Amino acid sequence: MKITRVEAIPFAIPYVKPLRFASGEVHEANHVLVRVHTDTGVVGVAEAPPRPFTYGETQAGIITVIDTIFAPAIVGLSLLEREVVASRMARTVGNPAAKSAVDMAIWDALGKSLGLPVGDLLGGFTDRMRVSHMLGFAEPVKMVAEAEKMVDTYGIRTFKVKVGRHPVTLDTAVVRALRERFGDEIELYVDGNRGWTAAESARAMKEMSDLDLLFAEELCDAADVMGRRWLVEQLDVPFIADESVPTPADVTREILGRSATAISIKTARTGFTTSRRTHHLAEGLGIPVVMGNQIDGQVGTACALAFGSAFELTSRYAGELSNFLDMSDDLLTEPLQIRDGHLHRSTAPGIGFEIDPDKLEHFRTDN
Ligand code: MUC
Ligand code: MG
Repeated sequence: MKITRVEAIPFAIPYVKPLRFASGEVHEANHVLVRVHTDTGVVGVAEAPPRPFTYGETQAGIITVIDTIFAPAIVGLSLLEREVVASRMARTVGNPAAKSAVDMAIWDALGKSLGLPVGDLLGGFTDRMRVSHMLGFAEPVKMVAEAEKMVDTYGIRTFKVKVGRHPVTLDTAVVRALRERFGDEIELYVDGNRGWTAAESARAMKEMSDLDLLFAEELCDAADVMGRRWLVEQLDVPFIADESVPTPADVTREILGRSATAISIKTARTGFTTSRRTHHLAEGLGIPVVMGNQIDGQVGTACALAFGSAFELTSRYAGELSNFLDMSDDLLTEPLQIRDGHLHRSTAPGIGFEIDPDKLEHFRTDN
């Protein structure tokens, strides 16, 4: 079970419907497929979605750091030495998606080597998760129509509405339109991706105080330390820290500093090994957790599902597991299927998906 080679393969899959939010927009999945080869012939797979405007990583940067720093540092280690891998990769500052994909590919290889699903190895709490769908910026009628399609086609009943535009009424009108259309049939929460100031966030939350929101997420920048504490203090819903908590230390700082009262765990940025630490920390702090989405493809979504379904705390709320629906295609032999608002994790060994070699050949951009 020794690591013999690590491959980082760029691929590009266009979106049918681009996702727009306060800190950017995504038209094409320019991700990196990571394959960890072992001496027994088992190959572990995961994907890294670069988010330059959130964490500073690019597709080319992810490939370079894996090829030139991580691969030489971990080739020769056993699949059981995941803490050694983590400590060697921790020598670089940042690179969260690159580190996470290497880590999850190693877990995939370990599961395949043992003949066990990674979801069971991680915790095995449940075999499914409720799905929350993200509604990107558009006209209110289009956002309501998209929600209708998600309810009718997939049975999804939890929606995260992207907010953070100016004036704030552009967004509050959408949330109101959704609540009026669906009543208490759906759960609603909002994510500002740091688009508003603390004062704008407070005003928007006041305007939406009758709309029964589940959470508010990253409405303003955590760098506005006092402003954000002032905001969080006056809210009557949990405030989720997302891009402000890429590491467990950030979670501790944000929660103890009262700049957030809940967190998003994204396997795309903390893999399985660090997500486990973040989960345990959140449990100890007694805060809600939502499984987030770094605009993952189906490979990344399968990873988030494996982790989220492994613990009670991470499967309590609907997980953001549906962004792949906006992509024109993907790499799996058997596409993920959302049914009755749920995704069920695979019982196959490893994370539980197979890459279609023809699709990879078609979408990879290095040949
Ligand atoms: C989210 O929850 O913020 C947008 C950028 C990113 O990294 O994740 C998304 C969704
Ligand atoms: Mg977010």
